Amino acid sequence: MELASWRMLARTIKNADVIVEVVDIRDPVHTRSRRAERMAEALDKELVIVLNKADLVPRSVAEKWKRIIEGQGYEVMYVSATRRLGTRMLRGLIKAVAPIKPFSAAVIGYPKTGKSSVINALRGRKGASTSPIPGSPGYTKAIQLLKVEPGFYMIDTPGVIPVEGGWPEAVIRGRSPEELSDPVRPAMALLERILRYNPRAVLEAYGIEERDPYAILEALARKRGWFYKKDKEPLVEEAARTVIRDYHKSKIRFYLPPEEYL
Ligand SMILES: Nc1nc2c(ncn2[C@@H]2O[C@H](COP(=O)(O)OP(=O)(O)OP(=O)(O)O)[C@@H](O)[C@H]2O)c(=O)[nH]1
Ligand SMILES: [Mg+2]
Repeated sequence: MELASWRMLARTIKNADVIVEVVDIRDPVHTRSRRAERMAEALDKELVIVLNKADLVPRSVAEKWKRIIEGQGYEVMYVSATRRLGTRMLRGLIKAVAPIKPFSAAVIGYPKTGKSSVINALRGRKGASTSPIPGSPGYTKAIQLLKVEPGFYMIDTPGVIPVEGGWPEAVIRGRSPEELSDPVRPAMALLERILRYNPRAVLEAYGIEERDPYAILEALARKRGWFYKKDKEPLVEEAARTVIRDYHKSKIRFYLPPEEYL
């Protein structure tokens, strides 16, 4: 898997007329890249911020995030790429901000925010490959040019934004769970964050009552029958990878309350 670099991102931005940043609306704070946004501004490109996966949060929450980010001076829309909600309006917005015609819009964002899904929704058909697991088949591997309509092209990119932000973001965003040598600690940190905002998330996803992150991983391993061969202890590593994967797939429900950000 090719590692993202700021230089590669700058090249991608330079080559496009419009930049579409796809953010996960469940957690815009940790899935936005302010540095990529500043880069687009510095290169004098039109920037549209897309809050994707809006089907996973209440509409009032989506509206609040939209207003907060608009208040920072950006063009913002919330959509659900997979349910095709808001995508027609997004298509109109991108066309409206495009400085020339024909034009190309580069879609950037962290892995798994739904960049390829947004492109497929705008095109009304598949073409950009999608998958829930970073680094697995379906993961966008190379830059791909796709036609939306005559004169309107989209550039799909792999996760070209280098991962910033604190731990566990760096681990969860940038790498496939299979590749992590220690998935347990990042999974525990992720569980802690999820439970802070939705105390019922683990119960709803797995039917597990535990509240302590490590106990949750043990319970999940037991439930699935994952044990070490040697001593029959629960295989927490496998449970941890599952939690990270299920978070990407939205099986574990939570969202960051916009009020907290203000
Ligand atoms: N619930 C929900 N899931 C979505 C939405 N958009 C994308 N997904 C899911 O999120 C996962 C990642 O989607 P992709 O479109 O592959 O994301 P990507 O940003 O292109 O991923 P990479 O190319 O690997 O960086 C898939 O399982 C999608 O089905 C959405 O609007 N709502
Ligand atoms: Mg993709």
